[in-house]
Amino acid sequence: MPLILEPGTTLVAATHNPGKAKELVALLDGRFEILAAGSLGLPEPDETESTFTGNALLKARHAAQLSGRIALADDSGLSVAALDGAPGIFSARWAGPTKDFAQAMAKVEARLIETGSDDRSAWFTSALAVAWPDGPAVVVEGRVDGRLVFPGRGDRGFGYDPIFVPDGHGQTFGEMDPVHKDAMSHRARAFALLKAALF
Ligand code: ITT
Repeated sequence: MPLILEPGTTLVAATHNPGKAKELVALLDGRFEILAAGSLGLPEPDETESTFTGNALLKARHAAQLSGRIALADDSGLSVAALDGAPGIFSARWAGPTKDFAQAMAKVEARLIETGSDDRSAWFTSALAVAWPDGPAVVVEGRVDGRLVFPGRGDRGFGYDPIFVPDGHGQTFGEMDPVHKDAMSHRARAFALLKAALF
């Protein structure tokens, strides 16, 4: 049987990151009823996989099994070319237990300076997974390329948005109108693939 998401279906958004949750709701565009994992009291699983897609599937399956509902999860991060793709899947962990992204961005800058490289190219990746409580799941991945700027600029968005300028643009994701970020971001690109696969 093909996996299809009918409009009006209730989906559990398996994220505990409010910035991400807001973007997922904007992308879902009123098509589905969304329940936040936090409001259901679902615990955060340990992200033990070594890829974005592996961790997205792990989070979606965990939420689907615990809630008995279809779950949507995102695993994402910033990869820096001169740092061999770091922080990558460790993007949230670079912010430490207090989720201090000023500290995480300072760490990226310090590591870049240590390399001596003037290559500031970087990319964001988003893997989106949808899992059904009875087992099946679908995962897709989107990416947006750009370059890093220091100091960061803008207080919109979340995470590493202030230091990331997407290719072809002058504003950072932190300065950009969220509508524009949602039209070009890694999450939007993954979402377009998901839509083609499931809607
Ligand atoms: P959940 O697992 O509960 O969804 P998380 O914040 O732990 O929340 P991840 O493990 O996927 O999520 O970590 C991804 C980190 O990468 C996230 O905390 C952000 O700081 C960063 N990130 C991902 N997408 C981003 C975006 O669009 N803009 C800025 N930073 C982003």
